[in-house]
Amino acid sequence: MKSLSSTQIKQYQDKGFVAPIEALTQDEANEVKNEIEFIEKKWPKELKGLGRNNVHYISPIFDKVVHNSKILDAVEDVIGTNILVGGTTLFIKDPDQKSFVSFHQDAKYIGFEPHNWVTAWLAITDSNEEKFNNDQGNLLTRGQTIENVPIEKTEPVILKAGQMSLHHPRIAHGSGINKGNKRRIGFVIQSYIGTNVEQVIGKVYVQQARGEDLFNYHEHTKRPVNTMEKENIDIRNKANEALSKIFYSGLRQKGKF
Ligand SMILES: O=C(O)CCC(=O)C(=O)O
Repeated sequence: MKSLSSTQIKQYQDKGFVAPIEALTQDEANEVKNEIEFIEKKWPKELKGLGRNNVHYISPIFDKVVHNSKILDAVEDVIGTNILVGGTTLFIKDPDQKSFVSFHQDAKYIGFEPHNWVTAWLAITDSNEEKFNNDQGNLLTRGQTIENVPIEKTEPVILKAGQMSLHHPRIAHGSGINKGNKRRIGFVIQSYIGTNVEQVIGKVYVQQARGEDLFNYHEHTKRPVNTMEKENIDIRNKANEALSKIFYSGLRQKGKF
């Protein structure tokens, strides 16, 4: 194993997630937070709606995170040496918003097969225990909700800024409204996929994170050098349009993401 202990591997195998894993330093997490605030201030529409996806294509700070060797060592322990970045999503909950994420399984709507992939949820700010609640503010695209999950059998994942969890495609998970007074920011690599993984619903753009891609199922993209360069925005837009088709496949009406 490159990074995870046998206890952590067992936790992943038994429970479908492993946390906390030390990924970024406090300074590195702050650098990401500052980059979010910089983009929000300079280009207020960019990180809204569909734009919260695939920000690693338009920002070298996010790009550095998805290629971070500590993160990749842990991912390699779960899915093997040949790793692609299949996409990223920002899950931001401001204290005055009613956003939440209903219980769901990623595998149900993401379209990556076989399930040799893992999602890395990276805390950019501290993420504390919250109450679950049913409301209009679901951050998921199409309300892909598992009903009647027994809350008493769920486990909270509490992360400090810079820590991450890894979760399996079939684990049921969700999160409640932010009842604290600070912004809660999760940057989610959704997901790291083995090179043997196909996209069975639509198209996905990828970056090589580690190893070799002998399958060549997906279109590989370049990495950004500066924030918000035109060429990279075009790649991000193409990737997000393709993602939107996957999320809303089979539905007549689109939601807000
Ligand atoms: O950030 C959240 O609250 C949920 C994220 C999520 O559903 C995921 O990472 O798959």
